[in-house]
Amino acid sequence: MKKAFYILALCALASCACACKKKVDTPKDALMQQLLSFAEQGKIAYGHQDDLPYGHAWKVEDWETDDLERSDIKDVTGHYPLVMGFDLGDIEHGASKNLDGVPFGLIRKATLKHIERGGIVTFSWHPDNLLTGGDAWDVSSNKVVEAVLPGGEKHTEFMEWLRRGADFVESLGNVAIIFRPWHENTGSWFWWGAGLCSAQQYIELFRMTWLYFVKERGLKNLVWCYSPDGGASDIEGYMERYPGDEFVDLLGLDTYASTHFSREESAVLFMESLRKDLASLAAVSVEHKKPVCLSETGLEGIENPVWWTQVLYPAVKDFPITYLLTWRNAWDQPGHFFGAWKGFENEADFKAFAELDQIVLLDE
Ligand code: BMA
Repeated sequence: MKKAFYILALCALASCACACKKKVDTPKDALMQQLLSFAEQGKIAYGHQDDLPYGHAWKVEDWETDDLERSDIKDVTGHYPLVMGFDLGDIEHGASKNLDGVPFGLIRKATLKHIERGGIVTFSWHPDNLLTGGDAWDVSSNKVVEAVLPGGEKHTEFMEWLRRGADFVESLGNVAIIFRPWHENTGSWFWWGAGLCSAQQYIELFRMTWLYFVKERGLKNLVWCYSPDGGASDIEGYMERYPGDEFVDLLGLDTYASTHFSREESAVLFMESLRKDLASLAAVSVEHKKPVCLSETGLEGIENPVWWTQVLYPAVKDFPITYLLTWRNAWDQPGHFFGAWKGFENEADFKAFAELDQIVLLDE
């Protein structure tokens, strides 16, 4: 019964892919087409956050002269990830580096280089808290979203923040990017989280951002991704804050494996909950005719030698998820990594995962 359902989901997306094949005029059309064809073929592209600017225990020193050839994933497999993620946090201040110290010039160069090599790029954004002066994780006030919406005391200033984000996107030229602002909104750890604003306010925030970028600034090459955190098996929670079909192109989900349990428990919990979530999302995908992605995932520190082939892969393999993206390998925090790197004990397992027929890396 279940299996038949997944197949149905794949077929529905496949027919959508065929219908959409007629119109591939813009970089956005081409990117949507590529995502839909992954769903159609049951392929899953592999993605990694901040793959070119740095990796485990190394970073690009002089980005203006560097050819950006190094990648932890390439070191292990010989291939770049097909998808790369970068974060715009601090662009709202007009800063020269993002919240993790990566120069925006480097992000621009890495984005364009990766797209030129045939890859896909996705942007997240952790903007600071405009009302309190804290960071994105400052949840001390539940008035922030209200304050930045039209009529709110910080609205005008906030539109300047959006302007700086849009300026950066515009500076990239005519390339398509997957953009997933206001992510993990069904949790309550960011100022735009579920416990900090009403569903209506969240939806307004998302739509206001969309309207500004797309209608006011004419930035038509963004693929808009709605990416709540796991727990989508409670599909009402996922849909309660859904901005609407007009404002969303891609249905995302952020779900991490827990490091608070034993290796075995963590694996079982992760697989069970992710499979449940992806089954729910497959239903939403059919109903709303939108492809799905696992916009963020991973196990911090990967203390499991068979994590890729025995935990992550079995959890995702039956679902048309287009791509999955594991978070960053911080160059300056030895234990904060989610992707493979050369010399780490589960390197061989990642290589085996990357070589599976269903998994796609960049084939230059
Ligand atoms: C988090 C961590 C932080 C980082 C943030 C934005 O999950 O990796 O160290 O600042 O993402 O990249």
